[in-house]
Amino acid sequence: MGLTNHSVGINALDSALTITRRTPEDKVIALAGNPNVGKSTIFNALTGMNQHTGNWPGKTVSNAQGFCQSEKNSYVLVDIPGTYSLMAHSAEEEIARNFICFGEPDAVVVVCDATCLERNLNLVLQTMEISSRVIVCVNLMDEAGRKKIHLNLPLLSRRLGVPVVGTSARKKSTLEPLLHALDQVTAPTFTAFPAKVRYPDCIEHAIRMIEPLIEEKTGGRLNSRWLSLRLLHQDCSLLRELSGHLGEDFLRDPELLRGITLARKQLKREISSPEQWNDAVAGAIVSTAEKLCRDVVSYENSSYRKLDFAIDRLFTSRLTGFPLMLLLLAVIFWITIYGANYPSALLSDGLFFIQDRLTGLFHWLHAPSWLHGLLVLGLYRVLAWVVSVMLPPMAIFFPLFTLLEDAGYLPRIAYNLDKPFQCCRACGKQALTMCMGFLSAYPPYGFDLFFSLYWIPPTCSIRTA
Ligand SMILES: Nc1nc2c(ncn2[C@@H]2O[C@H](COP(=O)(O)OP(=O)(O)OP(=O)(O)O)[C@@H](O)[C@H]2O)c(=O)[nH]1
Ligand SMILES: [Mg+2]
Repeated sequence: MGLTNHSVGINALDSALTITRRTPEDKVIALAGNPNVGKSTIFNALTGMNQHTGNWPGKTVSNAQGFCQSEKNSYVLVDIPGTYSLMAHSAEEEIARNFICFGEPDAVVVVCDATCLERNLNLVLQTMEISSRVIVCVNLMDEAGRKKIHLNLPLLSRRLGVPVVGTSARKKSTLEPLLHALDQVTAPTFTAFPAKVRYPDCIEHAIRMIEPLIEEKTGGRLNSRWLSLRLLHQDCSLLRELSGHLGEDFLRDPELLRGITLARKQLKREISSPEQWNDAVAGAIVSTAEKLCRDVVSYENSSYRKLDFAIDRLFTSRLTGFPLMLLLLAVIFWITIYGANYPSALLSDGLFFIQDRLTGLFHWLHAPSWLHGLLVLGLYRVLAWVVSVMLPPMAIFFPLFTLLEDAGYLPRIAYNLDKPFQCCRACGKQALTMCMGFLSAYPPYGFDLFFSLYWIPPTCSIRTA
């Protein structure tokens, strides 16, 4: 499913935050994490539902709910869209951020990719700034094992100050420890002391100036340190959500406004532009993640990372990334367009041979010509055309794209195309639908109707028009 007005429009947030509990005792758990780390796979395995999964980022674009049961509790799991940070930049990221920040879940499970843990810890650290009821679920442990990456999860748990479990979501049995951890974290007696990010001194000083005031004004409804940090930086979309959550009057409170203005004035002496602010905040989070990860991750095969980086550079650098991508896509289109001619011809020969026999049968039965026209020349003939023209290219194109997906090349295409797509207010993740659009514009296959009706998400067609 793509982005639609319903999933990201003005009404999206309300529906995204409406949680349906089966019993009042049900605990609400948010499944957060970077894109493509296996959140929906975990969600499906635990709830028995069928959320869309696949090997490219950005499949889940709005919240989905499902129920699961542990030894002690029943849970409402909420599968939220993947996000790299809580400083949202896109509509899906806003949905994820809003649920973590304002959805008041009983606990947040941050799903991480075991093969690139350090990058995933950025979101873990940001989530721990909001809630202390956090579980870090290091997924794709089987992939890490295959790549000979060793992870010391007990050490990571001690350093983060929250429970950490390792899972391979495709094997349901590995999810048992996650349910135990959920029982532990949602227990009323649970206490945790999550690791904190230490920001540059000027930011820490500004936070200290307004934190007590914010604590008093919010009555502890939101984490005051996190909220102070966000209020010091004028994040318009978050401010909008805040006034919806805490009430319009909160942001208009004169005492609060005075405090924030004073703190911002002090801060401006050292951090004068939004870019400097972003660098300072993101830099502190990244270096904390780096320190936390030290000794936790070790590589048996030290050349593995070098090879991985070399492949990434080859497929995503400006010099080689675009020519390789264009070449590969051209080969795929060539195979699809020309390769489909042969099975198409075979199919149409076979199906029209049957049409001739059916016509013979209708003549032999002395059937009225209108009946022959309706059933054979109308119904059967249209069906035969559609099948012989559409089936072969689809049967070639989709398996080829599945191969690219499994090899992990689709996210690289998305990365390469992100900047150019942003020029027309789209994003690189729409590469797959763009390729389908290209095929749809190829007249002999008459894909237009089929894809425009069933495959191209409405927002893509609007944005690229
Ligand atoms: N080998 C392996 N593959 C996994 C595991 N968990 C998930 N996958 C695969 O990883 C891919 C991404 O999984 P999803 O569940 O769609 O990821 P997601 O985090 O929901 O992705 P977005 O919704 O795009 O953010 C799929 O191809 C899954 O089959 C795992 O533990 N091991
Ligand atoms: Mg998903």
